[in-house]
Amino acid sequence: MSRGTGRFRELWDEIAPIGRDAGSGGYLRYALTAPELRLREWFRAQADLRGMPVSGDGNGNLFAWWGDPDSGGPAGVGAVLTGSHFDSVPHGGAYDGPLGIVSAFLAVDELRAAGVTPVRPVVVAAFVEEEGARFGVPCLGSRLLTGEIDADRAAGLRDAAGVSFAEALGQRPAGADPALLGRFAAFVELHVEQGRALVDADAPVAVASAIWPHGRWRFELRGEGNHAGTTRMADRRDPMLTFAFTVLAANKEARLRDAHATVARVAVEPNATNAIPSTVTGWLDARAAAPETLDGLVEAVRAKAAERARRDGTELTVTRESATPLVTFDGGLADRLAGLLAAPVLPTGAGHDAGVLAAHLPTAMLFVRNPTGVSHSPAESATDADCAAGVVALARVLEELACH
Ligand code: HGY
Ligand code: MN
Ligand code: MN
Repeated sequence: MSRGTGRFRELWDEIAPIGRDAGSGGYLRYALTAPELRLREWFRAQADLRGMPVSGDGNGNLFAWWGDPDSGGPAGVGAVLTGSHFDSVPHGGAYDGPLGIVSAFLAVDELRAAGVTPVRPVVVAAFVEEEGARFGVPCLGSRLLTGEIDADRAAGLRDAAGVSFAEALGQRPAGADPALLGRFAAFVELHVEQGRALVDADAPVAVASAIWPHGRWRFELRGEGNHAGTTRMADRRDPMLTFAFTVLAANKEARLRDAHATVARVAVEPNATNAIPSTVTGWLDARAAAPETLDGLVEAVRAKAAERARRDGTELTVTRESATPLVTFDGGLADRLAGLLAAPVLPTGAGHDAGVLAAHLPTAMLFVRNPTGVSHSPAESATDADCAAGVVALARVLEELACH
């Protein structure tokens, strides 16, 4: 085992057990819940070990600084930001998010061991609620920092137990922080690949070119709750029928457009075996390579659902809960890093905090090979050797950006 692989495994083993479900092997690391709070404490301890002061932004995001936190910004020397998120989807994989944070601390170690002294601060970030698995809006922390979501809307977002984001955070989120954002000259996020392109390319690391436009839409269907045994079929206004048709329509319309549509979350009231539902709420996750394709997909699904609702005598309300436009990463930066690393350049259909920050500062992503290509599942994987290669690549990128 190489020294780098050993160092990776040593640090990785410190967090691997945190939030892991013994039954599924997946992770239950919802934002600001006990497992994620433990990971945030681990983050602070790692920063302390490295003499990196940790600052917050009042939104739940953490920033560990190698260099003077007060430098940077328009008057000073811009800091180079790296990092990712700790939170997971339910029973998610080990690497989605935490790999970017562990790799960032190890990249700092690599640079220090090589005697590198950056002229810009290097900052390791842990963004809160990237998955939106608890409060429903993905990249909540980076959207707050950049002002892409209103702080009052964020404060009022509630989890399944009715706890608001503000209550979980312990304060009303501070919202946009242009002064802090202005201290950063660039952001580089390392992330496990959520696909198999690097397996096919036989390469351990890639640079990202773009993120597909994508979003989440809530389909609320209201009908008439009634008795399953005494209500004639002809007399029913059953929202479950409209919902089932909508799911099949989403599948068909996505296939027709070579796009991606998923309905994986549903809430039924009263959710009883012997009661026709009064309401069924489903969430559509839709993504496509081009904005107009995505718009066409969502409109087609909405129209099909509305047509079926008329037949079923149900009422449909569609609400967009979040949207991320097409993200094209800074082409000059991507090409520069791909040349530096001799790495392939890949688009992705997965959203990231880098996708939010890309609209505000030069931003790049590095992907680390995932042999299964599976993500948002316990089957997500990465080898220690490839993760160590990712650390070396990130260290080279940080040196390239922070030493000039
Ligand atoms: O959903 C996504 O694309 C990301 O993993 N949050
Ligand atoms: Mn994810
Ligand atoms: Mn992620």
